[in-house]
Amino acid sequence: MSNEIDQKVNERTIDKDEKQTLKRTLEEDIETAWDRLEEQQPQCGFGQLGVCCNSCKMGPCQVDPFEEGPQRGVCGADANLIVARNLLNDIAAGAASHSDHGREIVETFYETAKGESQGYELLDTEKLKNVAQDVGIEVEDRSDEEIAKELGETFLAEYGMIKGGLDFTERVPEKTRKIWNKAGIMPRGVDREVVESMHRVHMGVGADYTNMLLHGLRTALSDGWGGSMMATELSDILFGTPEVTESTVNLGTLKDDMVNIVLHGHNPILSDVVVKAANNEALVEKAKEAGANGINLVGLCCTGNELLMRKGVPMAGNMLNQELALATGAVDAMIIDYQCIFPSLPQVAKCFHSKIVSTSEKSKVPGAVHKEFHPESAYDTATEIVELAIDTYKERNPQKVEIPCEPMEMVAGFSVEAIKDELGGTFEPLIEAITSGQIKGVVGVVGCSNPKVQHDYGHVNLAKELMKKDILMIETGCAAVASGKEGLLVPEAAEMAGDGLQKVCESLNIPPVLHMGSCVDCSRILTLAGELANALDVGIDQLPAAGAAPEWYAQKALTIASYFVASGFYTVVGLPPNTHGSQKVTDLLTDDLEDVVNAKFDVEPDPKVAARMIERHILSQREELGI
Ligand code: BF8
Repeated sequence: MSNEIDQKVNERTIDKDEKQTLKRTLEEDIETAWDRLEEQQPQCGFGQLGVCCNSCKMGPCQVDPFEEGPQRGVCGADANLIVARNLLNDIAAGAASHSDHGREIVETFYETAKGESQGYELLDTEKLKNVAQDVGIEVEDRSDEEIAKELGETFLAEYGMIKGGLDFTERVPEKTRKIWNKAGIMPRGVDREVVESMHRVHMGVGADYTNMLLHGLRTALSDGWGGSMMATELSDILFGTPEVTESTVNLGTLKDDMVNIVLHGHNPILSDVVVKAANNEALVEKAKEAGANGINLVGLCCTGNELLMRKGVPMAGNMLNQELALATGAVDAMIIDYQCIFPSLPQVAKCFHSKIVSTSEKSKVPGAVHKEFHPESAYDTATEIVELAIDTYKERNPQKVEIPCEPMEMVAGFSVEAIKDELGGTFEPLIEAITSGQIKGVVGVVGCSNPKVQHDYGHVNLAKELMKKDILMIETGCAAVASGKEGLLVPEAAEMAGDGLQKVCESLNIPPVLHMGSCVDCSRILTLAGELANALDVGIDQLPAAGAAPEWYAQKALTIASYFVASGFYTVVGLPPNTHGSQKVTDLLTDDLEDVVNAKFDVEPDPKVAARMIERHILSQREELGI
């Protein structure tokens, strides 16, 4: 039995620090995503190939991939259309999620500008002016509040815009914009693109798979250069633009002598105020009266990344660590907002004293305590939740607490502005390192954890392989956290890199993997790519650069991969987007798209092979550029 458990643990993760907790879940029957994946086997083959359609109620229909059974659904859709329709649906869901999160940031920003929110201020007024000027707002002789009010109104209008193109497309290199115009994918407001996607997937509308998928690219672009970019930029103005910061990561960030509050989800609006409340002397005193040594805040997923980037709050882990964090028995309250939150969390919490606290009207979870959050009463709600965590701590059973490891050191906070600062105020040294060949190229490694992949295996091995090849990584989301847990987010990790990258890292004292933030912060990768391409007077598609998502699972990650490709990045994903049921769609994604946006997807589960594919692409880009 114990051997069987050990084998399972080793198959499930490469993270040596979480193995003990994973083992505990198996020994004590605490159900996790890995167990549920096992129970789901074999997963539906039609679904995996993308040839199952449940859109309209003449169905559900399935197309037989072996051409023996039905080749069309009741409406007449063939495999190409069904696969494309499912894919467009996923891309639209991903764009909607990021961008609706972005909308809440814009709304809070706007309320703050009008003095109607509680616990927020315009923290980075220099960035406020820069962003305002970027979108053509007058800043001379105006107060910060006046500028912010107009910026808030402009961005709110941007969602359902009625003018030609998104304001931030001004940041897109001219050559890339030409490609979009020619392909008919210049993005408009994300509300419009998502609604149009939903229209196109309705029965009897989109019937041409290429036409459907080009709209998928447009929808993804409206998220990347629209909703997500607005989320990033306004979060920076409200909560501070990230600067390089030291922190720690893994389950060892939980403390057996403190009130542990885990902040999980994606939106920094509530969690930022929770940080303020947890620093309130009266509440710290209350925690001490309850017998703890203080209040320990840690993050999970992208809410965690937001707090890490701006405030150095330690990270308990990435997506697959959410149930494991609870399984340490040390979590008093896990505060959730939305996205990537397992609905099963209250079941795991029930095995201990822990409370799950839901805060979003959009994401209520049965079994959680619901404390609905609104910007105008943010601080009061945050205080209430911290008090609840302190009360819950009193019920903790110290005998049941098992924190498996010591925290790992890491460095984060690499916003575009912070990277520029590290380089001495100009991108010139980075461009010089790239053109001289010291750094061969830059890869955005992004995306999730997925129990179908041994936890962190894809991220860690891709990063290690690429750094050996003198390729610098810029990472976000769960990819960055995986690198952090493995010790790749410290300058010393450059010892594993090739000579050229190692020298650059040493001279700048930076890690070979730069943590750029949450998943909406993939927009930082776009902004950086735009800056580098403009400096070299090329399109983004000509850069010695690529994208990768080795362990992705979420529709959001698919949207990111799609706007990477549409922006011009060759992008390798570790799992297929359930499209293999159509050879034509597969060919379009992995080949024909090159004729449209000069970039394409590839699917490669083995990170070592993926690293070679990326290197090959980067070397050929360099050759084309003559560097
Ligand atoms: O937005 S990387 S598992 S946590 S979807 Fe989710 Fe994927 Fe993690 Fe952040 Ni992004």
